[in-house]
Amino acid sequence: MVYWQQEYETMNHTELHELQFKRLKQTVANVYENVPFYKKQFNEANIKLENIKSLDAITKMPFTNKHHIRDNYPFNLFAVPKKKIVRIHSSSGTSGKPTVVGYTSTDIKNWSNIMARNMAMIGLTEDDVFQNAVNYGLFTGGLGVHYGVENLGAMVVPSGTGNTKKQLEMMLDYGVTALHCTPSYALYLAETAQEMDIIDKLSLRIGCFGAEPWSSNTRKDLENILDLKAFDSYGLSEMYGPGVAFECQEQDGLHIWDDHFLVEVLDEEGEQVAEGEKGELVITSLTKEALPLIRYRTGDITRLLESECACGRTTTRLSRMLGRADDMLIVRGINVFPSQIEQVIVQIQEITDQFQVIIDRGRHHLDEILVRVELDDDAFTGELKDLAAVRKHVENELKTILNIRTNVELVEKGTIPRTGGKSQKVIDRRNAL
Ligand code: DLL
Repeated sequence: MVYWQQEYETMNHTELHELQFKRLKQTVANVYENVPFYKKQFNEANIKLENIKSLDAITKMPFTNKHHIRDNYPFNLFAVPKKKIVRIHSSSGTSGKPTVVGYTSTDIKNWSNIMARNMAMIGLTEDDVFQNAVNYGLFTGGLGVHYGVENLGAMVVPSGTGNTKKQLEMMLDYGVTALHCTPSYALYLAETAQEMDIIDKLSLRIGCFGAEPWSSNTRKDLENILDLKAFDSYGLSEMYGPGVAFECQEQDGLHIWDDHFLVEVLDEEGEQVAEGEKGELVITSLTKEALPLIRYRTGDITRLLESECACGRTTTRLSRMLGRADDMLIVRGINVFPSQIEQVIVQIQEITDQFQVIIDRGRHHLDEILVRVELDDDAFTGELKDLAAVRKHVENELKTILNIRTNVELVEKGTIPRTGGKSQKVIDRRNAL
């Protein structure tokens, strides 16, 4: 099976733009009518539905960003009544409050079709056995990919994360042919398989890797060690989750599904970048019911690829993600903002407000975060009586907010440079790109 929904995947551009225009108007009418936040935004920008005469009208519309979603926590941006929502997911956010996203049953169907398209595009068939080694909870990666693969008709092994040896045993026992996980976890799996001396016994042929940045070198390593073809998978919770853009078998850029997403790549001033230039990916959803978003600033830096793809699909194509426009860090697939760390640090009386975050690719290719904090003068006057107790306390508090384990290093007051600025606060040694 080459295509899942060929009429959309190979639509000519005139028809596609007509479809996008129709859906854009529906989306704007919907958010204006049903989301007070957008009604205000459109009124302030003086944009009326009847004046939207072409797709270009998008360039005048207001932007939406993560702060807007968070400010409307949890459900105030939803365009449908709560009883129409059949599922929520969430990702972490700067204020400690997560970003909540919701889905109607139609959203879930659309998402699963988008995902099935991607799966067909990379050559997955009903004969495949697909191990989904990502978190199945509030993270969109588990259920999002799961339903798409089921929809396509392949067998899913919902292994979730952790217990690497067991993951590999499952691959052997069930004859797993396709693997989905973060690229860093894939490297760890590959290394463990080498240690266990079972590489030759694996039947893997397809790998889809995403949720965090990775490089073409990592692709080469994964393809060589695991003897599979590795595809880049991009997505974000605000636009359903995984599946938004995916590489095809040409491995020459990511196809983004224009019938569901209207794509812009913009410079810092919000203007369209020149052809082939880098810019921030800004997406307007065209089919989402529960949480339609207008000009959502993803924070991801990419380039539009102009050439036609040899696979025959006519969609917009993006280069792999080249970085972030904001200070969001992605650690083991989890989004971490330095401001979240700060929020925890300032509330702990035993330490000062200064901190430094050091991220490294640790043993087994897995990211490790070290948070360096300063002991305050009166550190031991409260309940915590020694260094170990303070360190444990800071580690626990950080874990609660970040959802990821960190190591904490206590240093003397005044040791952390105070000139401020992101470069001081975050030292990223992973060199991922
Ligand atoms: O990471 C959805 C996902 C799950 C994608 C599984 C792929 C596979 P969020 O947790 O909302 O959603 O994080 C979205 O992760 O804005 C990017 O910064 C980053 N990201 C996702 N995929 C890639 C990728 C999921 N292939 C944020 N390359 C996005 C680089 C990626 N960065």
